[in-house]
Amino acid sequence: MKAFFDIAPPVAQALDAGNPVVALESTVISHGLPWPDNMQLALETEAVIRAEGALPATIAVIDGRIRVGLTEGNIERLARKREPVHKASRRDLSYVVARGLNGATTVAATMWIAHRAGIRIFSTGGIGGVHREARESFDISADLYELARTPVAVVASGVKSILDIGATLEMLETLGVPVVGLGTVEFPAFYSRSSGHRLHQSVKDESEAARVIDAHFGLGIDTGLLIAHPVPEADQIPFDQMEAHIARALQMQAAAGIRGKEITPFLLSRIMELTGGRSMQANLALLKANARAAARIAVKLSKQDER
Ligand code: PSU
Ligand code: MN
Repeated sequence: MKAFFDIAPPVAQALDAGNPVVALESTVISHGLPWPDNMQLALETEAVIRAEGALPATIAVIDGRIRVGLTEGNIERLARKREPVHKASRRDLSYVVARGLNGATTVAATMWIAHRAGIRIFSTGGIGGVHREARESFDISADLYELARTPVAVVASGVKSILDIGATLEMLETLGVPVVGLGTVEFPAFYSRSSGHRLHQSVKDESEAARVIDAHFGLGIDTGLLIAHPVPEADQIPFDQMEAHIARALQMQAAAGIRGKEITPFLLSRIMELTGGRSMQANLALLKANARAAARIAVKLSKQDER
């Protein structure tokens, strides 16, 4: 299996030495954000992680090779979108690798790769989940099933706001995935700090989060964990305002007949227009805040390992 993997030498060394490493996904770069903001965000996120004393490992498939730790040149290829970049979830990896294609990995695929590389912490913006019309469309993200079977802790500001939050939380409960609020007792709604959904588990800071994660892995529970970390106060958009924009974007999606994995990129662009760019500002802020929190957790975890 390792024959398909290229682990960047600094990442491999850090993992061997038990030093903190944080995985990052790449779908947000290629499909979630426009050029050149995506490039800047990817580099800034890596810098945030380094500043906390951890090493970033952005994950993608480049020319059919699974890469853990990208070069700036790799990131630029994903960000510029001059050549085809597949949105690669777990089910797409074999095809993208076999054909020598480029794949930007979703939360599911990034978790799977991170785990095989020996990385336990992964930072992102929002995970996929249960879509609002899932009763008709059956559109439920593979991210939820990955959390059910891959032991990696994912720091995210909830699920994408365009989803059914309540149904997603029910599904995570069914799948046995812990959802732990970091500095919150409410499940965050991506652009907004609150969603109206109360959590059963919450911790006040990164060191408490690290203890829960350590217990989870120490017990040998083989699911992932979702560490729910709200968007910074100054960058949030109130829930009711967002709901109106989302409803409008969903109407436009239905009218345009957009389906399947094209839905998320389409809705995110419409929401960007409808909020006059504020959604993007919130998105960038939460991505960096989550990277910082994940790095701090990774540092605490590696200190716990030393004991
Ligand atoms: N949240 C965002 N932007 C994104 C994604 C999530 O705000 O681009 C991506 C993540 O990579 C996530 C994926 O894993 O969308 C889920 O896609 P789907 O619902 O098709 O499984
Ligand atoms: Mn989907």
